[in-house]
Amino acid sequence: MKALKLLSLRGALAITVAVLCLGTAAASADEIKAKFGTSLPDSHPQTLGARKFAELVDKKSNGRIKITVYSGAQLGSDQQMQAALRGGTQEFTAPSTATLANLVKEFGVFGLPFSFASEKQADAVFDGPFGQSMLAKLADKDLVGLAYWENGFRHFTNSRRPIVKAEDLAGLKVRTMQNTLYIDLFSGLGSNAIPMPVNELYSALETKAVDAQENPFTVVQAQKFFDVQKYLSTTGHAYDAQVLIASKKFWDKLSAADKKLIQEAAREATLYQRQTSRELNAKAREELAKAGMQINDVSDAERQRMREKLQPVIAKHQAAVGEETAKEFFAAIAKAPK
Ligand code: EAX
Repeated sequence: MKALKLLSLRGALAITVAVLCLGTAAASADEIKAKFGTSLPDSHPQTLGARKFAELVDKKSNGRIKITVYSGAQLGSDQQMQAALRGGTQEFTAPSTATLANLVKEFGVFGLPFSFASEKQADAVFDGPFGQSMLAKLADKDLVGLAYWENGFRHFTNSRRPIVKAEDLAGLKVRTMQNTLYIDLFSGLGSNAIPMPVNELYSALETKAVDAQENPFTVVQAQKFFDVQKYLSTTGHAYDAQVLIASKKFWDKLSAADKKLIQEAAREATLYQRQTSRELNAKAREELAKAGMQINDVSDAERQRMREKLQPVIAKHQAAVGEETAKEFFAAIAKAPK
């Protein structure tokens, strides 16, 4: 009798396992559709990276996972898209670390001014243990951090005057990202900081609602800010990364095999995105000058003066992100090759 029971138990178990395997196979056999929203135009490396990522996922899944890219804030601002990912109504986006800092305060550490000396150093920090440990913090906010892409070193543009010395920033109405560090940074230099999403910025510059903004060359070019900004001064006050993130609600439904292929695609897309960003950035300065911008290099001495003026802001935000996080960040920078 006992043997009979054992046999029927084994039989039931075998059927359950078979159904589960079939179920998984069926799940991974189903077509998956996903939306990837970017806040910048088609020509910007953020969107170029998104399209490469979508192409790689399509190829690695044999056409089963279809990611559609919506550029230029068609799906909303960086913060609205982050909310959509958290709610599970959008699957991917790649915002600056600055706006993510509103969800995970430690991400504010990446915006501490004048921290990085080169893209090479930034790559080492973001791809190393510190950067990867930061991605893990996104899970608590229903987000999955997949990789760091490049936005680049941020420079200052305005319609009033060249920025030659720190004092030249005083009194200017400066658009900042929606992030308290950036607001304090420009207030700390005597400007009037006005936070807003990047997709509202062109019209704010055109109507002179703001005099100035700060972004890498590639954003100035892709957003055609050269039409409404006369002066570009190479402050290089921060290196900005964009984080390729997925909705955790979407991610948790994927099979292990699909997660793996998406992670592989993210890694390959990151190499392409950074290389493309650097190639376009190298050409953008000359193209912006040809488009009529008056470009001046801010001296290292003046950049150092700005950094000194910003010490109270840096101290405030080191405390805000957590002294331990700040310590680990600067230790990672010190170890990274320049
Ligand atoms: O996230 O908002 C900004 O100025 C950012 O540099 C850009 O949109 C990439």
